[in-house]
Amino acid sequence: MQNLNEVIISQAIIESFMEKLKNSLEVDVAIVGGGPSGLVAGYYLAREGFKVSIYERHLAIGGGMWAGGMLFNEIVVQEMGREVLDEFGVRYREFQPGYYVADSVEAVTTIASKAVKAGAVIFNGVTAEDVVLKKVNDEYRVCGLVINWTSVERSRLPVDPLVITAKYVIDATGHDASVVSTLQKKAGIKLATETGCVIGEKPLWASVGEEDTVKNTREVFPGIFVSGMAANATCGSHRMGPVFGGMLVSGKKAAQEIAEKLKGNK
Ligand code: 48H
Ligand code: FE2
Repeated sequence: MQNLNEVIISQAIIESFMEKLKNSLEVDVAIVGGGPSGLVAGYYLAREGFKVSIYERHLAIGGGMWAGGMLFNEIVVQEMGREVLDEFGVRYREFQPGYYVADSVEAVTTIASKAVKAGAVIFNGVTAEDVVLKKVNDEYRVCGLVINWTSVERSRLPVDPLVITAKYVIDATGHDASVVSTLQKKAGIKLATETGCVIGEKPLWASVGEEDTVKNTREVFPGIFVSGMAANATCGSHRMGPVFGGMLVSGKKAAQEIAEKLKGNK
């Protein structure tokens, strides 16, 4: 029997976590939301060698992808997202021409594993409660995130947060678009949407919602991108139901656009 020292176990956890946290105080890209679009974006950015951290409010990452449709844990991906499934090595079968179906547990675990192994660091149980907004060269810009334990947020304890800086932030928070919503509400700034505000999502229309999720994936204010369902909630397009191709492609697009900008800045 190995004689286990309880204090060594605690030391190992504390020291390793502190190392991870300290190394993530200044990142290239901070992603809020560990759902499909956030995890996919994290993978492609980390694979390019950028420093990436992902903040997920829940203990479990995966967002809406675990639950398939109405807790039937299978996801449907249309032609658009098939290439991304292939790149990650998620297995699927063709249900009908153009409709591919995959086990949602395999999809979440495979995508998350690839993202982490590529170097993205995930902080679960952590909520992004605000952004850092500064004037840089006479222009306001999102420069980081204000983070706190979700348990602190939920218990409403008066505990001040910590702050991390990022060259780019991605709001991948799904239906709530919570980061850009907070930004707009608190700073009263104009977003790059039709109205200048977070428009809110429209009722379900799968084909239009899916196309728009990708189109709406963009920098809506200097320093902050929206991806996945948050892109449609921000820009005022339709929800799409339990079809995930758009989420995957959106995450990839956000990563590619940010990578280009970061490379241009170097
Ligand atoms: C930390 C946060 C915060 C915060 C939220 O909802 P998600 O799965 O988002 P997407 O865009 O990757 O995928 C959307 C998809 O799951 C979906 O809902 C679809 C396709 N719906 C269609 C329809 O018709 O309903 O993941 C977002 C994640 C979640 O895990 C949240 O817990 C997390 O973001 N989150 N994390 N800080 N402030 N807000
Ligand atoms: Fe949803």
